[in-house]
Amino acid sequence: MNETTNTPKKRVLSGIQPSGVLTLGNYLGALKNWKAMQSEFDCLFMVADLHTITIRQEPAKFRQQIYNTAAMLLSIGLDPSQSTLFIQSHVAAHAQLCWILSCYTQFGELSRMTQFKEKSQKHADNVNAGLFSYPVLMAADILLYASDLVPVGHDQKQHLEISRNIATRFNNCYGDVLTIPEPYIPKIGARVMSLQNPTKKMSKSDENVNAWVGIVDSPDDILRKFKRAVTDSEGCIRMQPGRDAINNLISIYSTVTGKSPEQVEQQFEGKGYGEFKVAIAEAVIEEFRPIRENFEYYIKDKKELERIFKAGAESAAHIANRQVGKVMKKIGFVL
Ligand code: ATP
Ligand code: LTN
Repeated sequence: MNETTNTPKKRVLSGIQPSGVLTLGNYLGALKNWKAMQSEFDCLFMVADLHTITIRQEPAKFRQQIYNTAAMLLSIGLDPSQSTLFIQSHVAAHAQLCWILSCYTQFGELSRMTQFKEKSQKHADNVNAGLFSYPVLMAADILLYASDLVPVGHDQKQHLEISRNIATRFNNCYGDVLTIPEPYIPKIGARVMSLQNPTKKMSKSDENVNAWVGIVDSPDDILRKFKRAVTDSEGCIRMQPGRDAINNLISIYSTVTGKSPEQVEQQFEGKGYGEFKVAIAEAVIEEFRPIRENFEYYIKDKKELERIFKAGAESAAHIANRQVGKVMKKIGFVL
């Protein structure tokens, strides 16, 4: 219950893939908001491991990345006594509802997904059915928990839209069964761009390590990567259409420090890019310092991580299994 309004808390669900080292993009676009939302909402946050095998993974590395991502959720300050934290594959209902919903999803709408187009080009040797139906699994994740709000970065907007369409289509057949989710996308920070190519989003799967900043990167690496960030030849620190590199750096500094872009412009009036880059690096290093220390603590005890995430999966499964039962009953399955 929300104690001030005395109404039930809204339900929030989000997920993050264990597909590599978590970046500043993941942090500003998603994780930072998750932490901010956990006291106000009824939150479930998961490690989306089933999504990650749409791209081929090396088993030992994949397993380690799952532990790392779980440890990172705790390190950024998600509290298992407040939010339900779990690993997607530990709740079988995700795969179950995914199959059911795939029969309510059109081939045409999946073909229009930009992420599918991009990833099938990038991994042309493995354009598997899972990569194509990725958004259906994501819809299942969301609809299983009757989620009201889904905090994600801008790149996931289209997937949220398809989840809403699938839910609406299902409800048109069977009545008011599924909750239509709303995306929750931050105004600044939802699209952190690559430090090497500011027309591309910062992505942990970018082979160029200078393109992204990892949450657990060392302070030296963070400083070096910002110093190498591409800029332009204008020489002034001002947000303007078309100045992708500078707009990106201002957005990063603004989101990390909580200052508005105008305040950032004022602060660096007449100053050079070099000084600005060092200031951004220092702010990011300070933001990540406690997270990095927490991470070193949580990653040491895998048994404890397993215990926390298994307990989370049990609570999640309780909600999810009831929802699958409800959906199956509406369709006409014999239960
Ligand atoms: P990959 O590079 O493997 O595709 P990713 O980092 O893009 O991975 P996820 O781990 O699935 O993707 O993303 C987790 C969350 O982080 C999502 O909410 C996503 O929108 C957000 N996110 C990812 N990259 C950025 C970015 N550059 N800017 C803002 N948010 C981002
Ligand atoms: N596809 C998402 C990760 C994800 C997710 C979810 C996000 C999987 N399931 C459910 C929100 C809700 C991504 O960020 N790439």
